[in-house]
Amino acid sequence: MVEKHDEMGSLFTFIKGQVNKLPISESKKNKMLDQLLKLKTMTVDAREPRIALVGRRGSGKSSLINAMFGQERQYVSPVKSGTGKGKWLWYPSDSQPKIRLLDSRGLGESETPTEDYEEETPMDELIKAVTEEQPDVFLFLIKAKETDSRIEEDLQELSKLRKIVKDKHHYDVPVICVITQVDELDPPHYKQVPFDAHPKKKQHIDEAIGLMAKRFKESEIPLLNIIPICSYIDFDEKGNIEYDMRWNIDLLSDYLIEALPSEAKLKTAKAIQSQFVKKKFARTIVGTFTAIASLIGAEPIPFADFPILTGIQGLMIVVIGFIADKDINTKTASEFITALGINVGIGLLVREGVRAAVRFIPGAGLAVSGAVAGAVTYGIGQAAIAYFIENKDMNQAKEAYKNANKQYKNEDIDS
Ligand SMILES: Nc1nc2c(ncn2[C@@H]2O[C@H](COP(=O)(O)OP(=O)(O)OP(=O)(O)O)[C@@H](O)[C@H]2O)c(=O)[nH]1
Ligand SMILES: [Mg+2]
Repeated sequence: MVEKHDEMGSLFTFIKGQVNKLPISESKKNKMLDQLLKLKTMTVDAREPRIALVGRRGSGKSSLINAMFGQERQYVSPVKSGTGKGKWLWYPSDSQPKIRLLDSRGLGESETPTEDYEEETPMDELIKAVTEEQPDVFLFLIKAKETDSRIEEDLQELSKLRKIVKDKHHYDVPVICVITQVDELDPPHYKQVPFDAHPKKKQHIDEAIGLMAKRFKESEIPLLNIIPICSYIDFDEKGNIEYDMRWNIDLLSDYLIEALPSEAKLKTAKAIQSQFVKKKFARTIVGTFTAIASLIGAEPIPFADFPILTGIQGLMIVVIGFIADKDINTKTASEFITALGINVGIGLLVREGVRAAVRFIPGAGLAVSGAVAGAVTYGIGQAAIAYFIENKDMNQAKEAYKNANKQYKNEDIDS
């Protein structure tokens, strides 16, 4: 893990150094450096996410984490009755620290801990935990069949925790409300995914969402979203999936990544066990790289932009490999570009040729070369997604490159 970061770090340092050397105005340079800084936050500065789970006993916190991040039931709540509530821990384990989790069972269940030496209430412990370490997001879990139960107190405490984080860390923690176990809603015999395909079931899901929206509004807690889910999954003795009733886990994972601060997104996407979610996040990454590439390509600085563009494309591939949880370094990244058959020398000639040609059309030169740099970068990005995330072969990756390249030129994709 450390090496990959060094890899990203050294590529980034190289790119930045090259940009600094460009013979262009300070203002243009600063615009590029601004964009690069955004990229740095997402990649070089990437850290593990800190996810705070709020929900009563049995609301499905452990199951949700397993459904999103693990292929088997690795995470059983460390909390038996009454001890060690509300402490940060590493998921899946201290030796594999992928996700920082706060399992804050016991909000609203304000009975005192059973361990006699422990004077603190669960809330005291939670306050301590969020004071010491700022949560990036709160996931508030409630069972679908309990959306009408007494939860005012839980919401009050959630509100209090948010306020503490705001005062202490100056951070407005986003909240996502997760309605769990929707399979249990009436009619209970209907256990098919997607659950909202059944009109009656859909109606009950919608009612639960409406109710939670109202309750959050009454407690004046800003909500990012309310997602109904099912995280039920069963394994046989060999660890193979026997039943998979997971529903909306991808959707929730997607919102989770969106809710996280920039520096916590990448490692979350890497940890999430869903090709769909990885792909979606990788696409936004490609968009960012493409935008920077076209910004740099748009400068009429023949040849000087070439190492920068190559560096950007290399970093992009390393980052996509990271999301796919594969071991990619600068060397394998450049081998990938070569294998795609993008002949670097010819590519350069084409670009300079284009530049020379458009010199006759006043004002058009900048846009064309920026578009070429954008199209190539976009194409390489899509090819890397196909190859590393979708596990397609090199021919399919080449196809993805060609299609994306064409698509970029036709549709004027940016951001
Ligand atoms: N039917 C159904 N059962 C579920 C679902 N998700 C979890 N369960 C079951 O609900 C029970 C509680 O789930 P957990 O994930 O352990 O809940 P928890 O919030 O971690 O509970 P504590 O750690 O005790 O606070 C388990 O028996 C799960 O198998 C679901 O989507 N549908
Ligand atoms: Mg648990």
